[in-house]
Amino acid sequence: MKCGFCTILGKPNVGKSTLLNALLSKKVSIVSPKSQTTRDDISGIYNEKDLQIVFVDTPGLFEGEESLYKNMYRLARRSLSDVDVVLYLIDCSVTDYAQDDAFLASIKTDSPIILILNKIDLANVTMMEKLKEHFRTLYPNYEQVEVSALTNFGLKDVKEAVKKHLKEGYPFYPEGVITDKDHSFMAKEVVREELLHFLKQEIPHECAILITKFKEDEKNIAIRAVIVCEKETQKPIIIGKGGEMIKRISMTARRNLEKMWGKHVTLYTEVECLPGWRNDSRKLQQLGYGSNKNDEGEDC
Ligand SMILES: Nc1nc2c(ncn2[C@@H]2O[C@H](COP(=O)(O)OP(=O)(O)OP(=O)(O)O)[C@@H](O)[C@H]2O)c(=O)[nH]1
Ligand SMILES: [Mg+2]
Repeated sequence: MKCGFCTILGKPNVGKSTLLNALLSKKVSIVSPKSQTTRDDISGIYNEKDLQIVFVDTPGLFEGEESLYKNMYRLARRSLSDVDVVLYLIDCSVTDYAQDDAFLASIKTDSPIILILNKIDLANVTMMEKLKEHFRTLYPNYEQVEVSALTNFGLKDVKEAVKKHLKEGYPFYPEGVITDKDHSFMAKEVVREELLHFLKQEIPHECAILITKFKEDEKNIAIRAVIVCEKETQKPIIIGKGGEMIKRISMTARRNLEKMWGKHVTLYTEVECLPGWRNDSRKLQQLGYGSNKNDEGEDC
């Protein structure tokens, strides 16, 4: 069978996680209209007869100052090693290509790069022609695939374009496994997705979720999650008047997890302040954002 790894790269908010979920017809990566949603490399495994593609969703390419963002940037870059195909996503609704030009020029890989022109539902014919011509001139050898991940347009073309570059071999994951992440990771991400949903941009970006309890049996899952924020002043906003906001966040996250897992979920959520966590390597490690792989911190 044909098997291989395919990393999904691009600026924040271009639709990488939406594309991963659409390709798998299953939610494995959280999505939000706010930038810098994805903080980890998340593998989603696509299987069909005689084909396995391990798609790797990555944090949006963004060079922020804090260690958290530096780690995220490094993760995205590192996803380029040992990969068979690179999908570089471009948002067709944007008309300034300078950042994409810079990122594309900085990608060092021997693997084929496919340009995924996403959000075509938001672009008109003139915008599309201009964009396609721009990237065709710069990268005449890169295949371009037009996609709308939100409306499931072009997904088959993406899989076909990737498949052409894969080699024969054994599958990397057994059939039935759809992600490399466990349920506790998903719980943390779904709570974070609701923070992004209900609160203004700065607060969720300064928060992490720590899962301190995860107990699962045949029918029930009990979870305790701590929302870790940067500043004491953020606590009352996250909790809300009479606990209204945290109740809303918890309830929506719990419902989404129940839908995802088909089990009864109990979710207990609390808020704690841990100033400076985004710049403290030990705290980042404790919150799941540290780098425990061999990495000298070099840009690749
Ligand atoms: N109209 C339209 N919106 C899309 C499409 N794909 C994604 N979006 C929206 O774009 C926003 C960002 O999507 P994400 O999938 O979170 O983007 P991302 O690239 O993973 O973002 P980061 O994780 O922050 O790097 C969400 O509001 C999506 O619904 C598309 O094809 N068309
Ligand atoms: Mg994402």
